[in-house]
Amino acid sequence: MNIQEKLSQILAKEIAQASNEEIYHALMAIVQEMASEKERTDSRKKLYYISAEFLIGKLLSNNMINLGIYKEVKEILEANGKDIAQIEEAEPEPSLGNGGLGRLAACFLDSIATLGLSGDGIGLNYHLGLFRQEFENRLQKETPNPWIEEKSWLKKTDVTYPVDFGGLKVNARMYDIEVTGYNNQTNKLHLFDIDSVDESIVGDGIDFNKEDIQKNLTLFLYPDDSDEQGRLLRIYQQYFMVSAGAQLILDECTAKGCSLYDLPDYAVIQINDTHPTMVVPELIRLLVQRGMDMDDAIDVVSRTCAYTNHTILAEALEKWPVTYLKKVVPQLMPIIEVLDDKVRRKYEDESVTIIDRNDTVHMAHIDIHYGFSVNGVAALHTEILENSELNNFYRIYPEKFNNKTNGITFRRWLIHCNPLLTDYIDSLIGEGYRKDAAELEKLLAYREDDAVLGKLLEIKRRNKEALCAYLKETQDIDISADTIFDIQVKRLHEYKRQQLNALYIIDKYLEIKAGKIPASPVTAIFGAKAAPAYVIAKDIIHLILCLQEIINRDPEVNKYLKVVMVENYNVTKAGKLIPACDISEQISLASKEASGTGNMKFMLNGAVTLGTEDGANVEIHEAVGDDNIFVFGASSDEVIEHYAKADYVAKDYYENNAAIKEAVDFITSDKMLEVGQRENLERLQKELINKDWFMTLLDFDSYKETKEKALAAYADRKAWAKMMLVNIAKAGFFSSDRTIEEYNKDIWHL
Ligand code: 26Q
Repeated sequence: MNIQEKLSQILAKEIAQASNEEIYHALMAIVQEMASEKERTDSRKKLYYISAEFLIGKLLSNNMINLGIYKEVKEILEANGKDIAQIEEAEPEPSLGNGGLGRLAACFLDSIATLGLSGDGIGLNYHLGLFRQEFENRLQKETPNPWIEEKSWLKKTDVTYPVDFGGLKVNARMYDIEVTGYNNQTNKLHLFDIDSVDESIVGDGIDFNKEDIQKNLTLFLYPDDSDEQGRLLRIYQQYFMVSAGAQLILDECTAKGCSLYDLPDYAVIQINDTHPTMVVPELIRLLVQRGMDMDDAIDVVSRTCAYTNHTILAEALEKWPVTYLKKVVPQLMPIIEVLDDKVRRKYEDESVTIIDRNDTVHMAHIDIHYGFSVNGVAALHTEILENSELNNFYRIYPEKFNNKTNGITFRRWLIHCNPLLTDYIDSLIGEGYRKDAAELEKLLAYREDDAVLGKLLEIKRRNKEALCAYLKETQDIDISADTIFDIQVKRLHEYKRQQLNALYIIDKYLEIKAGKIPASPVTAIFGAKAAPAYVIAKDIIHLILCLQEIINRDPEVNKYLKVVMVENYNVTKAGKLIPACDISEQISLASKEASGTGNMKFMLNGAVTLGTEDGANVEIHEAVGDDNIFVFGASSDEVIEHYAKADYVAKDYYENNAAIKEAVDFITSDKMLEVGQRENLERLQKELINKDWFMTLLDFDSYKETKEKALAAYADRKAWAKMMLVNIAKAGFFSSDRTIEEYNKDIWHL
């Protein structure tokens, strides 16, 4: 295709005369045409990756990279006085995910297509996404995040399926987004929707009538589930997704001539956490409806479904009261009862039943008994599942358990977000690493090469300058590329311990005020959305925004320390922050972060990790060795023991450690109350002193000590550059291509 000609033809005017938006739409049309011409391997067996979240991010540039036209388009635009970065601005970002689990699903789709595997995604078409975060009076405010425009990546199809909610019958319509692999085939992301959805029912913020299912079903991802209506709506959404998905899967298989008894030879369904678990009883129901015996149907489905666990937090494991399921999906309850009955006949252990004595349905238990594979997402996580969290199941089904350490797609998280580093790596070791990430290790040959080390520092510097300009433009914040960029971006959750980072910042602030001047100036950057109903998480955002206000305007302090909370952190912003990072904060309480994937993105872009021995940090540590990472804090074994013995007392740390006491007291100091809300700050302080369920204070001393070491190490620029180089070189293992190859080899067998 002659792109220049095609572009002018679609625009029907000179490129130079077209608006950014017109060019965006014209490029979208070109990409869609090219993508639809790509071949799809129609192998007999196909993977269905079913997930309530696909955090795909903006698609234009990524698709152009994968189709191999990015550079050419960039040059054509430049020759006509247009900047591709500005064209990207015209594209809205879909927020179809919360965080890690949703972004993982998006990376996986990229890798599945890149490896030429036959596999599609199945999810929901949330019109207003998760929410857009705004800061008002230093508090998080949620507003809708509409992203579907008249011209969009979504293609409406004629495919519809009836979905029955005990009494209320609706129609699911399928929309498709093409997933272009890197120099390879195109797969599809199928997003189901309901024609009657009505965005106008949204009132103040993200409030809407939770009971009007016809109008609200696909408005938002995970509406606030602090009330019963919210929880019910979540079940409506989940069933809508899996019922339509199951019908699609059966349709596609029968079209290929599959007898339903041979379903496992034609389809494998990867269940992304428990959110799509109802696909198990729904498929059984559909097979029985089509004439299969119940026992056969259970057997067929059990050989088709595989489950991925993403969390060990008890509160995130989905459990639904039987009364809820009876209301929303009455046709599934008899099947769930049969499934429970079979388990009870076989095993005496009450802890592995599906319906417990309180009439609550444990979704994960359905997946484990009636799926053929259970995987964790990092080595430590899988080990904890096997040995503690799911040990009762592991003892029954040791053969089902396996580990698949997460990964990230290098197309988005290096080639697109960091073109300077990408070009430089190309010039050193060629482009082979783009398809075989292990080749990045060739960089190790340059470990002692001063010119290479100097160039890595220069690239980092330029990325930091670009971030400075971006933050100035978007939030009117002044920061300097001469400071160390210390970044913590991820969902806000107490176990991730943004509050530990904040306490360190308070401690540093108080030291500077007391005359102790730090050797190297630091800019502490945060980005995080908090769930709308998660009160303490929102208080932590308030704390950080208050610190930003106090510290940045204090001339005694702001020469050495600044704080930035990036508004509405999303995939696009991650792409700007990650290449500019020096120190990657991965400071979760050991044993609580299943894997983390941000840790991998930072490493790949030459940041050095400051982290606990948690999730995939453990494997990053192993890959780079002790000299190229800063590790601190209690081990997961120690933490698990504290929980078992219930012997962690936050107040002891508060009372016996002067630095902790001063920092925690500062939260409600007069200085803070000048800019902050008493209610929020007092609540947070009380929580830290009297509960601190995620043991922030436990690790304060070792965090501070190790962070000081990292900051000091930064001063030796050459030694630091060597650490950067080793981190980049060792990142190959964390490519999602490797992860997907493992899924295929051990679970999918496509
Ligand atoms: C559950 C019940 C009710 C309402 C909401 C939920 C819910 C929603 C989203 C529970 C969990 C999630 C998301 C979890 C998630 O993103 N987990 C992350 O998954 C990543 C990919 O495996 C890991 O790297 C992270 O460690 C893990 O936190």
